[in-house]
Order: sequence, then C-alpha cells, then structure tokens
Amino acid sequence: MPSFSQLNLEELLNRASSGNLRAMGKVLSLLENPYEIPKNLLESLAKRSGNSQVIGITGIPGSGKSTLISRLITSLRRNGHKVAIVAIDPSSPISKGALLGDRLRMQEHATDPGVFIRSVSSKGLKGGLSLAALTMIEAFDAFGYDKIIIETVGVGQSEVDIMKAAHTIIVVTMPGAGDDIQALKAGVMEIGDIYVLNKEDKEESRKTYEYLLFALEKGDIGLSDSSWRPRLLKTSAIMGKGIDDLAISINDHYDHIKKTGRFFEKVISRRTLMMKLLAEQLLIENVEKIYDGMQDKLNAVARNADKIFIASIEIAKRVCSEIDNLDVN
Ligand SMILES: Nc1nc2c(ncn2[C@@H]2O[C@H](COP(=O)(O)OP(=O)(O)OP(=O)(O)O)[C@@H](O)[C@H]2O)c(=O)[nH]1
Ligand SMILES: [Mg+2]
Repeated sequence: MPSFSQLNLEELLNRASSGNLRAMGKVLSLLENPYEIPKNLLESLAKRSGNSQVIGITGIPGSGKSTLISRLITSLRRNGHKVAIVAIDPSSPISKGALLGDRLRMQEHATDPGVFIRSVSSKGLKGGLSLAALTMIEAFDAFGYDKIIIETVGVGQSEVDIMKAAHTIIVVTMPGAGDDIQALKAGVMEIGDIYVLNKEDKEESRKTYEYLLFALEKGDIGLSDSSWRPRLLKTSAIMGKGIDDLAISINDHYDHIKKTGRFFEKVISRRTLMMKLLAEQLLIENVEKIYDGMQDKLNAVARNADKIFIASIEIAKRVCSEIDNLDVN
C-alpha cells in the first residue's frame, strides 16, 4: 500500500475541495485500483463527506436518461447546486456505445466548473463497478458537489447495489415500454422514489402513464420507503418539459429523508457496502497470494474431501474474528 503523508493528503483534498480540477483528478485516480488506495485516503474523504444528496437514475435502456440528466444539470445549476455525474458503463451489449453518447449529450456542461462528469467502465477495473462508484461518491461528496447523479442501466446485480447506495432513486421509463417494465421488475423497477415517464411527446405516452399509475397505486412498484409516497412525473427531455418539476421532487425527497433520518442511514449503509466490497477485493488478492505460497499444503488438504470444508470454515472464521476485533473507537 503506497504511503501518503497526512499533510500532503490534506493539502491535496483542500485543493480538490476548492475546485482544483487537477487535484480532483489525482484523488479519483488514486481510488481507481483498490489495492493502491493510500491507507488514509478513504478515512480523510469520509471525514469531509456525508453531506451530498446521491441521486441514482436508472431504468430502461434508451429511455432518455442521459438527455434528462443534461437538462436536470441545467436546472440544478440554476439553483446554485454543484453537480457531479458518475455514468456507469456496464459494457453490456444493450448499452453499446452508451458512454460515448452520454458524453455527447452532456457536453453542453463540459466547460462549467460547477459540473464534473466522470464515466466508469468495468473494463480494466479491479474490484468491479460498484466499488469504483462508491469510492467516487465519497470523493465527490468530499469535494463539495452537493448533488451527485449516478446513471446506470437497470440490469445486473452491481447496478442494483449502486442504486441502493443512492439517497433518491429515479426510475426512467418511456412510452410503449410495458414489456421492458415487466423485465425490470425484479431489479430496480420496484425501488424508485420518483418514477419518470420520459418522451411524453410521443403518442403512446398516455397508455403507459396509466399503466404506471396503476402499478404505483396497487403498490407493485415504489416499495423502498413506506414513509414516502413515490411520485410519477411526465417529462420530455428533448423539449425540456417537466424538468423543473423533477428538480422540485428531488429536493422534496431530500427534505423528507433529512427529516426522517433516512439520509444519514443511507450514508452509513453505502459506506458499509463500500467497506464490504473493499474487504472482499483485498481478501481475494491476499488469499491468492497465500494460496500461491501454500500450494503443497492445500493440495494435501484437497486430497481429503472432508477437510476442504473444515479448512474453508476455519479461514472464514478467522476473517470474522479479525472484524470483531477491529478498534472502532
Ligand atoms: N421523442 C423523444 N426522444 C427523446 C427524449 N429524450 C431522449 N430522447 C431520445 O432517445 C434516445 C436515447 O436517449 P439517451 O438520453 O441516450 O437515453 P439513455 O436512457 O441515456 O440511453 P442508454 O444510456 O443507452 O440506456 C436519443 O435519441 C434521444 O435523443 C424525449 O423526451 N422525447
Ligand atoms: Mg445514457
């Protein structure tokens, strides 16, 4: 693990928090590889973070999430917010080229110092998407971006994990997407705080709106928080319609979770998840190293089927007792 003196680190973070792009870039690159993260970096970030609203935007591929986000940035900026965007590229066939498209669609904000757009791709990333996204949230939060938007396509476990780390979840659908909505139900569809039917300029939008309204009223979707009544909004990102209403709902949800205490609960649970994923990664690397060094012994154990199980349990127990013994004061 590389060392980084506390003094240098604080200096770097101070520069990043005051808007220095190079300092921010440096911090983000330090977070890229979980094995290389300086020991005190996450701790220093966490001391400064925990204030931003993390907004997860997910939903049907091609429903207009990126176009909507670009409009939303304009609306949030007008109200004085600093906005960071983390665009997740799952490298799945359905979203081929999505990242390039996202970049283009958000380009109008490229020169605005109050907007930071970062894409994460699973390609060449050690430790997976969720971990990278979570450490990045911690960083943007510490840098003072008070609205952090995460865009994912709602498929796959890591995306569901990322969404669960968000304070406010927005699920975007489009007219005529009935089957897609069904397909998403098992994943992110049911966890929205705000549902957006985008492309309301299209003809079939009324039917889909009624379908969604029915699903909400029946309680099929919007199950994440019983104290919040999930909202359904119509937008046309392309025409710029309904965007301010969306920004208002986002702020209403922020006020609500601040009041109920759910805001801070989410900060805790996202950090817990981050720790778990980080530990998992570091463990995997360590286990690989240990295994390399004990190949003969392991081969001997593997010859006796019953011992394999016992050895695995012993290893797991040792990890648990290490966690038990952590000094949390
Ligand atoms: N008619 C109409 N088209 C829209 C609207 N919003 C976005 N689009 C179009 O829909 C297409 C997809 O838009 P994106 O913003 O890339 O959608 P996305 O959900 O980010 O797509 P992925 O990231 O690939 O899942 C583009 O051609 C947009 O121009 C809208 O309100 N109405
Ligand atoms: Mg997109």
